[in-house]
Amino acid sequence: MRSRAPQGTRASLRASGRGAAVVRAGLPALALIVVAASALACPLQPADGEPIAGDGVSLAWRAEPEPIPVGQHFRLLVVACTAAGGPFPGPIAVDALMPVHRHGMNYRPSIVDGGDGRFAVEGMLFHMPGHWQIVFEAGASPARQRLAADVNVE
Ligand SMILES: [Cu+2]
Repeated sequence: MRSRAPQGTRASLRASGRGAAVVRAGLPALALIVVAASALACPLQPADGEPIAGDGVSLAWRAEPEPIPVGQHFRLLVVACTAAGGPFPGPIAVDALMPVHRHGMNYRPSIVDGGDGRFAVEGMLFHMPGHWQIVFEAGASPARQRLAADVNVE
């Protein structure tokens, strides 16, 4: 940041000794404010959606649009955190099925890793109403966690 400051700014900081000290002291405080304002993904917040806790990973998900429409594409927005409270690095896989009917979706969703424990699951589609189970698989084998959420769509 400082290297990008125009020459004129640097010159004026040097010129006024006391003012420069104030500006320098202010920089770390400004950085802290910026970090706080950018809303860290972890720990999970109520606004992140429905929480599911696993062993070593916990996640929250919400659908867009909400409620989930039948026969229309929707996406899931997922925030995943480690047991230590940091962002879960992935990978995440998502599928959905109707356990009673013994079938899944007719579409394979794609995962967009947004970084910082945030994932978007694009291209979900529930082709019939009823009881669906959304299955999240977090992490790589053999430490992969299976987390399921039950959803009723009408
Ligand atoms: Cu079905």
